[in-house]
Amino acid sequence: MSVQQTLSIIKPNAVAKNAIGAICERFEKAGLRIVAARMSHLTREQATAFYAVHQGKPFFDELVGFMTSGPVLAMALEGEDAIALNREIMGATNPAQAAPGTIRADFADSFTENAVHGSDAPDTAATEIAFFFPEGVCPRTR
Ligand code: RTP
Ligand code: MG
Repeated sequence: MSVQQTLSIIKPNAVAKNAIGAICERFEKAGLRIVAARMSHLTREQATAFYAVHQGKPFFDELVGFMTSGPVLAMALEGEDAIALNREIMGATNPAQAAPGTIRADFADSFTENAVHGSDAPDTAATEIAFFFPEGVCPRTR
């Protein structure tokens, strides 16, 4: 175990249903600290670049259409084992398989509109945090 940072995105369907506060509360209650945050409405170019690893997959166009359909809240979260902890709190990608009490079980509307994104490994976390926060994140001061 070590202190890590991970990128979280509250996706357009969860922002639209005013669930930002409820979702951030889950991160904070689990011990994850928000060290950067930015609302943005992604362009097609930005969403395509962010999800480049999925280009060519059958769900890609729907994913980009969804991710550009409204504003998102991107955050860098910091804590012990933050990458795995965040994904545990999020629940399975397919909300039909997400464990009760997870964010996706409670806030997803479909496989595509599954409320949140979380980085899946240290290298992707670093790349994804730099994508949204090229200026860096806030250092801990206390
Ligand atoms: P994310 O990247 O958003 O945290 O989600 P994930 O790792 O759990 O899932 P990933 O395989 O990376 O897929 C990225 C996003 O694409 C949409 N998706 N739809 N309809 C489908 O079959 C399908 N498969 C993936 C979801 O929005 C998923 O979160
Ligand atoms: Mg993923």
